[in-house]
Amino acid sequence: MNRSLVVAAAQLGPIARHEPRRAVVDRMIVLMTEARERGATLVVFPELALTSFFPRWWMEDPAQIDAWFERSMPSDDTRPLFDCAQRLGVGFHLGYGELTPEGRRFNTAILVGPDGALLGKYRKVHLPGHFDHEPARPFQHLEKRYFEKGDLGFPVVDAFGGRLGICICNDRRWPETWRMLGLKGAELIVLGYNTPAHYPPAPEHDHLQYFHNALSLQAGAYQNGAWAVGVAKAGREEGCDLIGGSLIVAPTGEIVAQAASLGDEVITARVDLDRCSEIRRNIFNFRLHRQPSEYGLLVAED
Ligand code: CDV
Repeated sequence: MNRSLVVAAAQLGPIARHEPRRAVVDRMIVLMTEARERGATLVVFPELALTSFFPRWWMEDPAQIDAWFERSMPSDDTRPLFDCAQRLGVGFHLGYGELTPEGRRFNTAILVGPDGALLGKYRKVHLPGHFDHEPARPFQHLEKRYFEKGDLGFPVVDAFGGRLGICICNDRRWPETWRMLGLKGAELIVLGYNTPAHYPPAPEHDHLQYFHNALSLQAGAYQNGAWAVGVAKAGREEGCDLIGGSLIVAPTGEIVAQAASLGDEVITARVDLDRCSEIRRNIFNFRLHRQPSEYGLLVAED
């Protein structure tokens, strides 16, 4: 059985604070259409893809906060994206702020099949940033305030002829994320990110922001023998520079496609899922070489 597919990373340039979701969805439809023309059957969009990266703003009014979240998916605004995907016969990954009927807020990503069916959902586990207003920063990073830690673990989904895993932005820096997905047999791991070029707590690392992004994806893919697709929201968004450089990484850790701009851009790669075994049957043969009896500290509480 041929287990290869063309995957697209659909990078989004900046989204203005007051840009309506419908206008963003129109941009996404353009990217999805181009991806399909280039042969893609799976299109990956960024983290919190429908709005500006709102955790950069301190807000107190619950109604103002809730306005950044989706109460249903699809919604009236996102329905055209689902319709377009079905018309084109492509699946997609979408990150958005989720407001549950119980009033809980999560940083969420879903995987949607070419028939419009919801195949899987993930809620971000590693929430970076801070809880309180820190006015000394040039911009806030209030994910800890606006989101709860995800409560779905690290799910995998059998779809597109293989096994897919999802994580979101900061999750990619944690080897535990990749290993959880790798242990579950994920062959293609998709993720979106919003990564500022300036990191206020350690500005001496600003010049390394892109390096750390690629390093995390390349190491995570290689050490688990999986393909990885990382998709940026990029460019100068409301005065905050976000790194771009969306990338597709092979199980060998090699970058096979990379975005060149800080705007809306599609990159594609043919992903042969059978190539995962080059790594998994050899250097990272988990069954043969892992030594879990020595790893207890990894899951001990502080
Ligand atoms: N959206 C994110 O999770 N951003 C973080 C930044 C704040 C470091 C990241 O890991 O890229």
